[in-house]
Formats: sequence, C-alpha cells, structure tokens
Amino acid sequence: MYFHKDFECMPKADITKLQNEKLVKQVKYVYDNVECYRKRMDEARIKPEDIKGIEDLKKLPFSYKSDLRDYYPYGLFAKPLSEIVELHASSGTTGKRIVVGYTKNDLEMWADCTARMLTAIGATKDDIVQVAYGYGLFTGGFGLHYGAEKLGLTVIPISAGNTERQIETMIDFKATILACTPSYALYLAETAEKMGVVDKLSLKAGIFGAEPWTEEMRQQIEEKLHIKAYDIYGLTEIVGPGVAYECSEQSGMHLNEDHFLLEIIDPETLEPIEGDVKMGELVFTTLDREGAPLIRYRTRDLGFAKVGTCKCGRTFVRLSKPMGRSDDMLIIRGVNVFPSQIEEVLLKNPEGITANYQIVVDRVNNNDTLDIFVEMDPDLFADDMASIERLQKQLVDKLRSVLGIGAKVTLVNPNSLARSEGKAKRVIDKRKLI
Ligand code: DLL
Repeated sequence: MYFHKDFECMPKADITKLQNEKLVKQVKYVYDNVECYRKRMDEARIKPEDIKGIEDLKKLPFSYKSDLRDYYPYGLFAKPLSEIVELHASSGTTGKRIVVGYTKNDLEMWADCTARMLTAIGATKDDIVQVAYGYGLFTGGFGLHYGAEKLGLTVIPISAGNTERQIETMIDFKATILACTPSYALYLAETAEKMGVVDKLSLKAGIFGAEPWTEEMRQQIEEKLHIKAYDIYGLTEIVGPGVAYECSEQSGMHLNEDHFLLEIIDPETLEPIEGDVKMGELVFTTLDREGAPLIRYRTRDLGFAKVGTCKCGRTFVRLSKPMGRSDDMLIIRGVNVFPSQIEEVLLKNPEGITANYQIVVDRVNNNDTLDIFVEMDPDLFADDMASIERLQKQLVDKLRSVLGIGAKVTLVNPNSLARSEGKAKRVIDKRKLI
C-alpha cells in the first residue's frame, strides 16, 4: 500500500531530476529570503545561478544547530510571521532551544509525509491510533496526528504520560496502533503486564522513534505487547516525524526523497561518503520547506544509506537505524563509546535483567569511570546473591570485549530506576558538570 505511489515508487532518474529542479528553486528562495544564507553564500562567492543541480550542492555552506540558536527565534524564517501558522520547538539535551515555523503548505507536506509513513506500516482508515507522543512544541504528537487525520484513521490524541490511564484507554477504545517513543512503549508494556491486562489489548503495530533504540529493544517490545514494532526517524529542524520510516519489509527507513535531499559526509573531513557500506553523518537539504528551509543541515546523526528498490516497491533511499550521534559519543579513557553498544550487550543477554538501565560516566582522580546500573527482573532479585554476582561478572566481561574498556555493572532492584514518558535519559555524564 502506498499513499503517493507516483512519488514513492518513482524511478531513481526521475527522483534525481525532481531533486535537481527543486534544489535550484530552493537555493534561490533562501538566498532571496534569509539573510544568514545570503551572507554565507556571498562570503563563499556563490550566487544562486551557480547551483544547477545536486552536483553543485557541495559548493554551498553547511548549516548547523548553532545557526538555529544564534538566529533564535525567527531569524532563519523565509516567510513573514503572517504566513507562519504553527511553531514547533525542541529543547535538545544541551543549550538553548530551537524554533521552527510552518506555513500552511509546510503543514500539508508534513501531513503527507506522516500519512506515507502510516500507510507503509499497513495502516488504513479502519485503524485506531493512540498517539502517545507528546503534543505541544515537540513534533511527535502533532506530526503523527496530521498524517493519521489525512488518512482517515481514528486518532486518540492522548499525548504522553498518565500510564495506567493510557492502558485503560488503549483497551477501552480498542487502539490498534500505538505511537510513542520506544522507551515509553516498554514502560507501557511493563505496566500492562503488572496490571495483568496484556491480553486485553487490540494492538497490532507500533510506530516508534525520536530516540535511539536497538534491535534487541524492538524484539522485547514486540514480545511483550504482541505487536510488530516499526522504526521512524525525524528531527524538529527538518519536519519532525515523517522524514524516514520503515515499511513492512523492515529493511531500512525510506527517506521522503522528493522533499528531503540527503548527503552522507565524513564528519571529520566533511567529504561525501559514497556507496552504502560506510557510516557517516546525515546531512539534509529541505527541498520544499517554505517557513524554515534548511540547506545542507548537519544533523550529527550517524548512519548508512541503502540505494535500490525495496521489495515493497518503494525506490526511496533507505536509512539504517541511526547508530548514534557524533555528539552523543562518549570518549571514556580515550575510547569512543556509543550508548547503543552498551544497550545491545545488555539486551542481548536479557536473562535476569530488564531493559531499564542507566549509564553514568564520571571522572575520579583524573580517571574516567563507567558505571552501568541495570534493573534485575523480579525472579533474579528473589534469587541468591551468588547468582546476581555471576550475572554481573558476565555482563562486565561481555562489555569489555565489545567496548574495549572496563565498566562496572551494578544490578539494582526492580523498579528502582526512573521511567520516562518521552525520550529516555540513559546517560548521565557527570564530567560535563565539573
Ligand atoms: O524526535 C522527531 C520525531 C518525533 C521523530 C517522533 C520520530 C518520532 P527531535 O526532538 O528534534 O525530533 O530529535 C531528533 O532524535 O536527530 C536523532 O538523533 C534522534 N532520533 C529521532 N528518531 C530516531 C530513531 C524528533 N528512529 C533527534 N532512531 C534526531 C534513533 C532517532 N534516533
């Protein structure tokens, strides 16, 4: 099932042609309407006429999250506020928040993107979607909502939080699709188990994203909620959810290439990475955004792209699960460590532990320390101390072989770590506080 078959299954050559045409227009549009871009292009001695297509893209300067902060709140908008009909914002984990504005056309395009995403997982107007992403300035709630509405699904706009109530609602209203962060999906599953009502749910699928999650976490969610769990990717700066999404083949996330132009670069050399074997930083250019267009926006997300037609018939490039962010990478005793590597080890060894964990990095006597707290499941908790210690040691050994450095693992009591209703806070780096 497709929402816009003509675009989603467009031959590659036609997509490129369309991107070339849109890029030329978009570059002229931002040059004429956004002072920051005009200045940067003038400094680089580039005129809009120099950009004739994708092959000229690398002549253009990059843009960064710091630009959105420096020009906060409206400095990068290309339309007057009278034409901006909605604002969204993201606080991010560090620094000042950023604001993005949508015109009426931007909202239409966004709804199309999330409608494509829902269609790709097999949603129809007979489905009932419980949107448990936060509504508000965060893009998750409204983004899902607009697409679901466009497709004619029945929307339960419940937003995040009030977990037991969420489950009652899911049961009473017979929700068939759950939309929330993967960590909240696990929390919901855990709560439904505790309430003893998992078999009363009508869910068949979940559409999860907004934070990194591993295949192991996917498996746990699928097993606990008896659903198929789909990954979706997006970011506030580009449009929110609807940038890329899995189809029923689950072989990467289709990027809406007619709206968003992707480059993958080496974050060190800034050179493009060709092929689909190397990991690189995702860089996007919005091809149609009117309110807050972005050219060569460096996301800091690291991933792969797969070119070629998917078994589902879609021709759009497929993104891998983002492997982490270049700015989320922890450097511990000189070694690069991605939190996702730790999660993978923990969730591959689920015997005795749950998916609730926290990573704490600190510096003691000029030495970095890595502490990982993982909740035990109630069975192990009831077991003898020797079993707990044995498991702790096994995890330490496995982590050492994957990360190349030592970590201290502490198995803590069930339900002792904080739960999240939105994006989980897995890492506490105390070194930054010093
Ligand atoms: O999280 C938009 C969104 C809402 C996406 C709902 C999907 C579902 P931000 O708050 O600006 O926007 O955060 C964007 O989250 O740059 C990635 O680092 C991360 N991220 C988003 N989706 C995924 C995913 C929304 N599926 C930042 N896997 C992005 C891993 C993801 N990381």
